[in-house]
Amino acid sequence: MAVNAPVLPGYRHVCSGKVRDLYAPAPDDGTLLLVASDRVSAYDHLLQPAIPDKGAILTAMSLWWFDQLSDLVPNHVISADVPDAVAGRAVLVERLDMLPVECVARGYLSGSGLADYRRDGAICGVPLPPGLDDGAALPEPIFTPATKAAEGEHDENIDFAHVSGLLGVPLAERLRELTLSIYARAERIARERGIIVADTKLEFGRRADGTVVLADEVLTPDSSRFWPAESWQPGQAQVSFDKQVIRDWLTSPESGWDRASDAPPPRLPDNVVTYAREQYLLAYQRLTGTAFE
Ligand code: Q0N
Repeated sequence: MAVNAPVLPGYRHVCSGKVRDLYAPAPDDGTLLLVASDRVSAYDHLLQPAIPDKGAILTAMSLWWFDQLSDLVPNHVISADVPDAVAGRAVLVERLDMLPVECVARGYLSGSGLADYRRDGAICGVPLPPGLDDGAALPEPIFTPATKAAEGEHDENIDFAHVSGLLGVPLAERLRELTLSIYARAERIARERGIIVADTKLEFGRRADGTVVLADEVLTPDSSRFWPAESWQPGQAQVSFDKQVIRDWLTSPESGWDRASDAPPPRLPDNVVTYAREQYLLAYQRLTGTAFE
């Protein structure tokens, strides 16, 4: 993935994902700096230009969620006191031994869960009743883990037995229990504020003493499906809280882009960028009840 992670004096760049960059202080002191960029992706493509303030909005949202969840699980955040160049969009975190499983909770049918359900009548080995529509609420939220794929690949859904084989039964059970209790808390909070959290992907790590700790960024529109509650309508693809305007423009005749082609998508026009930014701000405000900044 071609990205442009900033040079940060006093840190070395460790790695970058599509939209985030990871740094380690030099010399190493057991912490890491997790930086959220303003980059945005859709249909598996990184888009140009960036969305101003996206990284800061998602960082603030993630910090707010860590606070909402702090009685359920410890988290990796040490401080939001970070270099000026990344102020507001980075957190200093504890370096953990990361567990090699994407811990996904789903309360609604969408994405790879919908595809698996239509093929198998189950997701990750969890059987579901017949007749569920695209976007339907599941009878109860389920744990649908996935293996972390290499950059550019898609994560592969796995069943609970596979997680147990990788990590042992007690740790697999702990991850399932934490993932479902975090989702239940977040889903309730968001629903009270008019946002459906259809699903969410969590990452956990362990401290040297074995404590399981919530890591990465949590419950942002990049790690979760957020749907506006007022337009939820099972039986069709749901409106995405943040990316709908981007997807609609990319697939409209105005963009001139053929999604099925190998061509990179065209540059987003200013009005689409402005609207997308507003959606991130609105999601933050709906959730937290306070204006961003
Ligand atoms: C870690 N990733 C995957 C940045 C984010 N607390 C931690 N300790 C050790 N390692 C990690 C964390 C965290 N969080 C997490 N990689 C390392 C997500 N990356 C992808 C690239 O951008």
